[in-house]
Amino acid sequence: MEERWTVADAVDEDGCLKEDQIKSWREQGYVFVSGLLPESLLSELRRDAQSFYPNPEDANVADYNHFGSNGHFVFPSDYSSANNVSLHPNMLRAVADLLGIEIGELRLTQSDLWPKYGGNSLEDRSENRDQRIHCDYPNHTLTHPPAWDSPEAVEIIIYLSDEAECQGSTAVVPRLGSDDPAYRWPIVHTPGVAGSNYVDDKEKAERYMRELNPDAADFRENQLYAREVKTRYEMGDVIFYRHDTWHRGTPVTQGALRLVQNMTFKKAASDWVSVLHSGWAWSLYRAGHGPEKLIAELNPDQRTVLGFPHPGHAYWTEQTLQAVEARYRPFGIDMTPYYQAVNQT
Ligand SMILES: O=C(O)CCC(=O)C(=O)O
Ligand SMILES: [Fe+2]
Repeated sequence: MEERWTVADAVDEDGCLKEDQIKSWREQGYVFVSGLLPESLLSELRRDAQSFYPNPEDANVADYNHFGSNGHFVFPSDYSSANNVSLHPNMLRAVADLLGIEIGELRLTQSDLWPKYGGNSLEDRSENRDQRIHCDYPNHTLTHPPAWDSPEAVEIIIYLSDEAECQGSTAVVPRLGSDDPAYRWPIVHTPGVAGSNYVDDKEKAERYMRELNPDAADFRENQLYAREVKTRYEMGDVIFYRHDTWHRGTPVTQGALRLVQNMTFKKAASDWVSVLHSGWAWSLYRAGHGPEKLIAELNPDQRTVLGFPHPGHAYWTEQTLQAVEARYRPFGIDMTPYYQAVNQT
C-alpha cells in the first residue's frame, strides 16, 4: 500500500490556531501544527526527559515501553518544563478555540511524558510498538463521545523528537464528512469495547477481531487501515485530535527513542470524562512544596483548568478568600483578581 503523509502547518504569528486549522480538527478529527509552543521551552523539556531516560543503547526496553513515565513527568511534575508545557497560555487558548469555549471552561485531565524505545533487538516487541487502530475514548470516559459536532475533549501529542530520526509516526484516519463509513456510530468495533478484550498489538488485535467478528475485521481493514495517513512530525510539532478520532502509534526505529508529551483537556461540565492520574491535590503534601508553589505562581486561567475556582465563582466569599490566601501565602500567591471579582458582585 502506498504510504500517505501529513506534515505540520504553522500556527499564526501570535501562536493562535488559524480558522482552517480549527475547522480541520472539527471536521477531519485532527489538526497537526507547528510553532505553537516556544522552542526554548520544548528543548528544556526534551533535555529533562533525555537526562531522566537512558540512551536507547543502555535501556532495557521492557522496563520503559509501557504507558507513561511512572509519575515522573505527570502533572504536577518536579520538572517545571513539563508543567509549563502543560499549562502554556498558547496551549490553553488553542484547546479552548477547538472546543469553541472559554479557557475557564476547560479542565486538564491528563499530562504525562511517554518514552517509546525502538528496542535493541527484533525480539523486543512491546504491545504498543505497532498499535491497533483505535479511538482513545474507552479509557478516558465512562460513556461514549457525544455527537460529532459537540466534542467534549481534546487529545494532544507534543513531539519532542523528529520522525526523520526515529519514525514512530502517529497514523490518523481523516473523517470525510458526516456519512463517512469509517466514522459510523456507535464506535464499538475495536478491541476492549462492548465485551471484546483489550489487545494493543496490531497483529494480535486484528487476528482476534477476525475470529470474533469478521465484519468488524473487514471494516477495520478496508475503512481504517487502508485510509490512515501518517504524521511526518518534527520536534515541537503538536497533533490535536479527539476521543472519537481513529488513530494509532506505529513502530519506532530499532535502537532509537521517541519522546512525546501526551495531554487531554475536557469541558468542565463533562464529569464522565475522568482525570487519568491521581487528583491534583494528592501532590500537595509533596516534600519541597513544589506543587503548592506552582499553584501560587499560576495565573487564574491556569489554576482554573486544574479545577481551582475562577475569580467570581460562587465558592469565593470573604472567608474562603482569606483561608485560601492563608494556605498559599507562604508561596507568594496573589489573590487580587479573586478579591476584585468578589467586590464586583
Ligand atoms: O504514540 C502515538 O503516536 C499514539 C499513541 C496512542 O494513540 C495511544 O497510546 O493511545
Ligand atoms: Fe491513542
